[in-house]
Formats: sequence, C-alpha cells, structure tokens
Amino acid sequence: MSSSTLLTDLGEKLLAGEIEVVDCTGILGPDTPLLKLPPELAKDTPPIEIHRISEYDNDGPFWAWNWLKVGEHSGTHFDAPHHWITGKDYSDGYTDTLDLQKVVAPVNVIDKSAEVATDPDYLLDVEDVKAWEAEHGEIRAGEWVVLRSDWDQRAHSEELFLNADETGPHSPGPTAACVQYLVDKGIVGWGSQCIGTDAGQAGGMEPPFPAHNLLHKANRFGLASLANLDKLPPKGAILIAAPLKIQHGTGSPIRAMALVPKG
Ligand code: 23J
Ligand code: MN
Repeated sequence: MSSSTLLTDLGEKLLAGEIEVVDCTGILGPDTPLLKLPPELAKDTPPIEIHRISEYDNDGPFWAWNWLKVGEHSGTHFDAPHHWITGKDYSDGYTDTLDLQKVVAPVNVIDKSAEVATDPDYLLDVEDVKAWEAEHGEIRAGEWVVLRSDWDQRAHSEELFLNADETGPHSPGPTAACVQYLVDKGIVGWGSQCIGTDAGQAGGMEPPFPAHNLLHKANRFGLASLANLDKLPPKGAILIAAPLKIQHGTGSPIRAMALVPKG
C-alpha cells in the first residue's frame, strides 16, 4: 500500500470508529498528584492553580477563559533530555528544539499490573523485557516502551499515588540495566503510569534515578503519569505524546493519546 493510500485509509477508519483514540492522560488540576522531593535535598514543583479570567461576566461579557500556574513536570507529562544533567548538552534536548517526528511512534506495552498489585516496589529487569519480546515480538528502534502498572487507579488520591512511608515512596519502575537495555535497542522513550519515569525507591539505585540518568544521557524521552494503558494491546498501537513548545522547556504536560485498532 502506498503511503498516501495508507493515510486515506487511516482517515476513513478513524471516522468510522474502527481505530479508537485512547486517552492516555490524567486530569490536570489542583488535585493532580505532584512529586514530593526530600525538602533538605531539593525544591518541589508548586501546586497547580487554575484561575478564572472571565466567564461571560463583567470581566469578559461574551467569553470564558482561565490562566494556569503549572510546573512543566506536572500530571501526565513529558521529560525532555535537558531535564537531567546527563542530557544537558543536547541542543535538540528541549521541548522547543526536539524532533517532533520522534514522538509519534509504535508503542510496546509491558503489562506488569498483576506483579505491581502484590509488590508496589516491583522492578522491571532485562530478563522480563526479553521474555516479553519472546512472547510479543522484538522492541525496535524508534519505538516507545511503557510499563503498564495500572497505577492510574490511584490518581484520584495523591497519598495513594505517591504511596510513601518513612522509607520513602513506593512505586514500580525499571532497573538501571533494564533502562540501558532499552536505550541500546534504540527506543525513543520510556513511559510509566507513576509520578515519574523511575521507581519510587530509585534515588538509592546506581546511578540514582537510572531512567532519568540513562534515558536523557542518550537523548531519549520520558513519559510519566500515563493513564488507561489497560486499553492498549501489547503491540500494534501508535502513541502520540508531544510536549508544548515551551521555550527551552525541560518538559511539559501533554495530552497523550494512542491510536488503537478495534476488535
Ligand atoms: C526532579 C527530580 C527528580 C525526579 C523528577 C524531577 C521527576 O520524576 C520528573 O518529573 O521528571 S524523579
Ligand atoms: Mn518529569
């Protein structure tokens, strides 16, 4: 099939509802869970605010609009390479300079929701990815890889979402070796349903926060707080995850969406 026929066909299938657009995004608002870093170590991203400018009133008789106060790394969001010190020198590592071609790509969905249900500190390792590839097919260069943990079921409560105790936050993520394996495969980026791309306990790993450290060192992207990954097949969907074109931004809230064939 020629590329033009393919896109005409895609357009028709979208209009007919034969390809579903799955919303992989959580709500962005004052109740969206936000990362909490140890106060002695670092400053946190501020609470999200939505302020009314007008709503068909004395401040604007025929129109409604708001202004927002929101950190780049809030809610369902994109991590650009410049976010981490290991990615600081990439001129195309900012939200406004990255190659948009890269962010529309096939997505590999690794389902470890059952494992995470019994172990919130579950770590995805190289052997798990290799076993997944043996079952579903190889992960190819340029593709997204996301960990399905069904952690979005906790997104209504920051306490449940962060899942912290006196030993820190507890949420799943990849081992350092796993991230390096995926980077070596040439993936465009790695996504998680948790507050960040790394596991809750990743601050104590070597290197600390390996998903951030190793992905961005290799000019790859991160996606956090993804929703509805339970509605995606292991392979066969296309993920569209584009950041706002913030001037030299390090990340951005996104409307992540997946094109999924029905039936
Ligand atoms: C800053 C410092 C540590 C982390 C993060 C941000 C994120 O998870 C993020 O949103 O990129 S772990
Ligand atoms: Mn981030």
